[in-house]
Amino acid sequence: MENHKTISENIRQEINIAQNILLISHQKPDGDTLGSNLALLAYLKRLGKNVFSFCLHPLPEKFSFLPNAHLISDDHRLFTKKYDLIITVDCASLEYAGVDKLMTALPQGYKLINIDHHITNPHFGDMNLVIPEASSNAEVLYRLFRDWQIDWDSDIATGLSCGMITDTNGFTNAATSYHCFNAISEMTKQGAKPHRIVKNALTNTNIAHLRLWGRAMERLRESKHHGIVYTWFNQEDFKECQVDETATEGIINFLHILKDAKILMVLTEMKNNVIKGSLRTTLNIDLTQLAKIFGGGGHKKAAGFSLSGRLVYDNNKLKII
Ligand SMILES: [Mn+2]
Repeated sequence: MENHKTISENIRQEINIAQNILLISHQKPDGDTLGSNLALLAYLKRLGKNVFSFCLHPLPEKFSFLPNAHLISDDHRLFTKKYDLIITVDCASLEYAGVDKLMTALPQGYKLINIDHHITNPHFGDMNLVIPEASSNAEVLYRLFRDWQIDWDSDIATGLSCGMITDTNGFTNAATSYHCFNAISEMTKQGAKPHRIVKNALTNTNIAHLRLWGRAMERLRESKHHGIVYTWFNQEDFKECQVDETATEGIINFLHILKDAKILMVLTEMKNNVIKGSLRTTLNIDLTQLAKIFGGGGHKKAAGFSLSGRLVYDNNKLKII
């Protein structure tokens, strides 16, 4: 903890002397990386800094309720400007964030600060505040702001609450700790509206999505030997249900209602011969070990990986060809 306090103080000093700052969220953004980015943006703007926010992919519609959501940009030209400071939020690595190649275009002379909560984070920054036991990146940022004794406002409180609520799947996963509730309690006092965030960010599905989910539900299989319950989506499903791959989001968390599954796995056949795997557990199993076998990573209880190939179900067996 002492160590975190020292890093907090060092980050504060770097921010004090910086004027031009770029904030980076990870690609295929979720409520944590976006909420964290916008909370930090709100704070830094108030300090009078010149701040830019980048994410490789556009902000999903369901997060447009976040204050200053329109300021998140996917413009690659942001990487040709000169910055004093670059801060990544919720980025397990620069590759995972989708910015490793873009960053090679940046003029030298910036400091890189890495704020995150992924256990696999290799500490790629000049300064690294990585707290794997935190429920979310937003909770790490909450602790940082608390250390700095900032004046809270409802924009900051809303961004941080969005991160904590979405990364804990509405306070239902094992990362939901006393610290998380403590932070949410304070953020609610400072103007966040948890019910609005839940409504916008967690209950944002439609009939076409549920029809797609229905296909995956029907296909649920159990590998008793490994304790894995799994299902999959293929490209025909997306075509026939007239939705894209983002419609699969949320199904793996929904499957937590299964009582006896040790590990949940959803495989999604993406375009261009890529298969995306998502893994979840509520037990004391380290899924990063399993994800690593397939070149992936993530958190102990929520991990993922990518493989190349196509999914084929034949003769009662799911195969990757
Ligand atoms: Mn996160």
